[in-house]
Amino acid sequence: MDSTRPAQPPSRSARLRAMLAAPEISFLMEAHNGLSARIAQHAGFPGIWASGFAISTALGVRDSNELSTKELLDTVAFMVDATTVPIVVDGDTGYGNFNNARRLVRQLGRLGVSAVCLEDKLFPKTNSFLGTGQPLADEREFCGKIRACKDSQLDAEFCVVARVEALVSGRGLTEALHRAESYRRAGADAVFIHSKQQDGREVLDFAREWAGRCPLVITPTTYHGVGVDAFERAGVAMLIWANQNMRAAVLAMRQVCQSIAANRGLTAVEPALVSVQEVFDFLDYDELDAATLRYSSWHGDETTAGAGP
Ligand code: SPV
Ligand code: MG
Repeated sequence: MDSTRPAQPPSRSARLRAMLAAPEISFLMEAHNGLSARIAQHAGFPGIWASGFAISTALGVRDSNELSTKELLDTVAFMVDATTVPIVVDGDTGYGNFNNARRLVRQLGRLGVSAVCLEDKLFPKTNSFLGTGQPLADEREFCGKIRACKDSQLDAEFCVVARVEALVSGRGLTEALHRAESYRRAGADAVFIHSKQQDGREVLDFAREWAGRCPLVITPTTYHGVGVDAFERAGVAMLIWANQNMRAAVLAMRQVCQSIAANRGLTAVEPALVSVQEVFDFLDYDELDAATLRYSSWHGDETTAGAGP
C-alpha cells in the first residue's frame, strides 16, 4: 500500500453499515428532494430516508406506486448530489418481482445510494396507514427478492433492509418474528419492523423477542409519544423520522398561500420567510461566482493539480 496516499474517508455505504452495527441508536431524517436532503444534512442528521410517501406527495401523486422507478431515481439523484451523508431509499415492494427489485438495486447503487428498504407487501403497494387492507407478499417469494437484491448489489457495503408489515396487517407478533427471521436468513442486513399503533408496545415486544439477531430499524410516526430512550434501551439500531419534512412543507406552503391570497400582499408573511439572500447562501452561490472567475476565461498559466474549488 502506498503510505504517501491520504487515507480515503469511509464511503457513504460503509458509514451506513457502521451506523447499523453501532451499539448506540442512529437517527435518519426524511427528505424528498435535493433541498430537503440538504436541510436534513445541515441540521446534523448522519443519514437520510428517501421516503416513498414524501417523494410521492412532493410530486403531487399518491403513495400507491403511482410514481415510476424512473421518477424515483431522478429525485434520488438530486438528493445524492445535494449531500454527503448516506441515503436509504424506500424501495416499496421493489416495483414488481425479484427481477424488478434487483434492477432497482443496481440503479440505486450506480447513483451512490447506501441502502434500499423493501417491504413484504404486494405491488402496487398502499401506504401502511391507509385502512384499505394490507395484503402481504408470499414469504418465500419475498425471501427470494431479498436474496436476488443481495446477489445484485454493486458495492459490498450496500445494505438491504427488509421491512416486515405483519404487525401493520394485523397478523401479530409471532408471524412478524417468523418473517423477520426468514428475511434475515435470506440475507437482509437489517429488519425494519413497522407498526401503526400509538403506544409503541408491539415494537418494544418485537425488539425484546428479536434480541439483536440483526440490526432493527423503526419509524415512530404513530407512536411518536414514546420517548426514544425506550427504543434505544430495547436495542433499536436506527430510528427514522419518516415524513416530517414533507408534512412541515405542506403546512408552511398552505399557510403562506392562504395568507397571500387573503391579504392580497406579503406584509403578513414576509417576516416568517427566509430571505432570498439566505436561499442564495444555503445553495452556495458564492462558489459559483468563484468558479466563474476561475474557469470562464482560462489562460492556461496555472499547472497546480487539484487547485480548483
Ligand atoms: C415512507 O416514508 O414512505 C414509509 C414509511 O414507507 S410509512 O409512511 O410510515 O409507511
Ligand atoms: Mg414508503
